[in-house]
Amino acid sequence: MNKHRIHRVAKLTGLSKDVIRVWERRYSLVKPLRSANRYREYTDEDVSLFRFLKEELDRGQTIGGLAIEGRDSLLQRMRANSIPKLLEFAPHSSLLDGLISRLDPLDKSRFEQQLNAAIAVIPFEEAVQRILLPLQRRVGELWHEGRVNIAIEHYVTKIIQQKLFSVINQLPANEFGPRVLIACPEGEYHEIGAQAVTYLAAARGCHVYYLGPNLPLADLEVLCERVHPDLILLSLTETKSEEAALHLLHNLRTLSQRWPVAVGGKGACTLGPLLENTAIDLLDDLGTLHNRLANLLSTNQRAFH
Ligand code: B12
Repeated sequence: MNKHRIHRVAKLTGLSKDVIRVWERRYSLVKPLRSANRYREYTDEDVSLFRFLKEELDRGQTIGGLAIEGRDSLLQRMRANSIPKLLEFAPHSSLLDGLISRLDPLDKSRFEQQLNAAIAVIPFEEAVQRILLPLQRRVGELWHEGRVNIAIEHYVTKIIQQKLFSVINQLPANEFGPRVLIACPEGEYHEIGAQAVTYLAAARGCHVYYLGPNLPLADLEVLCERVHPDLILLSLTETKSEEAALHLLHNLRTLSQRWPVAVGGKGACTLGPLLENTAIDLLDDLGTLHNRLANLLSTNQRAFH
């Protein structure tokens, strides 16, 4: 974490040193630490907050109004405004061909070396989209076609899951972020979509509860009473029969009467027309997920208390 003296903060933000001092005295939105020789020292976050305050003033807000809103809420809004856009990345086909060729016969060391080396050199979000999700699709398809055995599929699936969760576990826990429950409803066992969504939501500052595959919605409802989620995200990969789709819809409607519910994944897209005139949101791609999360982060009430 960098420390900045007041003259540098003035340069970085375009605010005068006097304004910075007056805001500190009157509004306490930014309280710098003091160095051994009593110079004010500001963090990177303080600098970002000053910039955000300046933008808000340019949009017509008053400093008094912003001070009443309070530092925590302002920081939350600032982070939501700056959450990175979700970019769409194409699969890394040549790498995937190489990895698949290590599976039959299995060459564990080379497979893992090649995978680890490729993931290490690009941002993790890109690695998820270009490598991990396409790898899951490729290996799953090979199993469905009877070309790899289920033990190999399980081995690769577990590696993909470990990579996702080891990064999720390293993210700073945002206890005051919006609470998002993520699961696959009963009968849905394909869980990588839900896990990828877990990573994306956690990386953007949500407080995520990942509940895994095959979760009966009645049990999810019980947990909701305890957690009071700001959003429930359900992943559906399989296309349902008409009867199963209607049954699921009935349960989703019940859930959405009390809690905000959104569904995504290929199976959810096929429910499309059934979701019209319901309170259930369809997030049909990662771009709509991004917008939903940005919205949620910007209106997060938990930060105010
Ligand atoms: C991998 C896979 C498996 C793996 C699952 C590993 C696991 N633990 O998750 C294995 C090999 C175990 C498997 C098993 C089965 N599978 Co399978 N499987 C697949 C495969 C190849 C990929 C699915 C997947 O994981 N995709 C990875 C995700 C990340 O990609 P995606 O689905 O495109 O998701 C994207 C978006 O939709 C979004 N997204 C996903 N969820 C959400 C949620 C939200 C909120 C948002 C915003 C976005 C979002 O994220 C992704 C971003 O790119 C598909 C075929 C295919 N190519 O799609 C078949 C497929 C889904 N499987 C199928 C079936 C039938 C099965 C089995 C029932 C087979 C059987 N007879 O046993 C079993 C059931 C599962 C079980 N009991 O374990 C069928 C489903 C048919 C249908 N009715 O729709 C498919 C379509 C294959 C086929 N062509 O027939 N499968």
